[in-house]
Amino acid sequence: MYWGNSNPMGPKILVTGSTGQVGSELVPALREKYGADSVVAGLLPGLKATELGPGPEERFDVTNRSAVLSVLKKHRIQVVFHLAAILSAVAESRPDIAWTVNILGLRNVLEGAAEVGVSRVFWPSSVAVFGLGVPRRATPQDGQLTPTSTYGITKVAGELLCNYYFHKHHVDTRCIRYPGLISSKTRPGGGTTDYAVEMFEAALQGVGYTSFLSEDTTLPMMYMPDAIAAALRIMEAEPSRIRTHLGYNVGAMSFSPGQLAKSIRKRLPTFTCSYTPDARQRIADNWPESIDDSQARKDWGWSSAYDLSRTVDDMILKLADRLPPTEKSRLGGLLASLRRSSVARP
Ligand code: NAD
Ligand code: AKB
Repeated sequence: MYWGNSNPMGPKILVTGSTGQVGSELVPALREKYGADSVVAGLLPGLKATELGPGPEERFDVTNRSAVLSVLKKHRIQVVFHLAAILSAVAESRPDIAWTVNILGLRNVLEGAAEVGVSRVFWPSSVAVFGLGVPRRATPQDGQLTPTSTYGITKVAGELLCNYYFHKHHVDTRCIRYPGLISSKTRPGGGTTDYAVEMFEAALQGVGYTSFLSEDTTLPMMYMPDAIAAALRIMEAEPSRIRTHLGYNVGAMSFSPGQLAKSIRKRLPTFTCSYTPDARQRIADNWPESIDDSQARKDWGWSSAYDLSRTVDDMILKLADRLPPTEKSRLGGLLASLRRSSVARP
């Protein structure tokens, strides 16, 4: 696997936003693969990295350029996974902060990368880059980028910055447009697709859920193991396989809150869901329903492993592990059968 120049002296990979929904699973995956000491977990001052496991940590704000530069230099970082960001719902209500973190923070990382010779930078874009003027089903890789949310605008600008630093400063930037991510380890951080994880949590606690998106709002979604696999796969690809340094569309599944509720109800028949759309509905209404990811498949071999049914089974198993023993025993029969079917899967 090619990572650029090797540095046998110490940590080489920096992950910003390590305590977030993606970072909290990416850091352990990278540490497992490349060694705990090779991965520096970057986190905001004041936060605890309790579930990241052992390994080096740095507390800094990505909007502080000298702090970013000093971490890159101190650890002789060669590869950055830059995850620190403000997500769509929060960005819409706090556009100044979103702009500062999402754009200035990214620019600080890219400037620092160019200055110290970081060989490769991963930056997650989002399906939020799309808005008006594109087909909402199977939205194409090269579709027009006219987002209608602050977050989407920061993602388009970020893709352009990544492309610019590749061409002008030879920083090998790699971007993927994640769909909404579902995961059990860390709660999502203020996005429009957060309803999905919230719905699972309510169902496992045995309570009803009120979705802030309407029953039939279909969006592209992905389970976290696929999201981590996509990040590793694009970063490990030979440079010749990367045909764009803007964002690659990556897809896995599409569903609406109503379809997710139905799928959960198949396993937990007493679960109820109602629908009271709020301001986040307006953001979702201009996002794609599904994504054409054929270019990522062709260029660097992307493929997803989790469809809706497999995701629901696995989420229930993972979230049930956190329930107190009495609650868990209430689900005993279901969990045993989900475990059997997960073992039987190819
Ligand atoms: P998150 O909100 O869960 O985590 C973001 C992290 O950034 C947090 O740990 C936070 O402490 C950190 N952070 C915020 N401001 C910072 C600052 N100024 N300096 C340093 N750290 C700061 O986000 P996530 O879901 O893990 O998303 C990671 C990346 O993936 C983001 O770029 C996001 O836009 C993108 N993405 C996520 C999703 C999703 O559904 N989660 C979908 C598409 C794209
Ligand atoms: C959000 O809802 O903001 C994210 C995303 C799709 O980028 N989940």
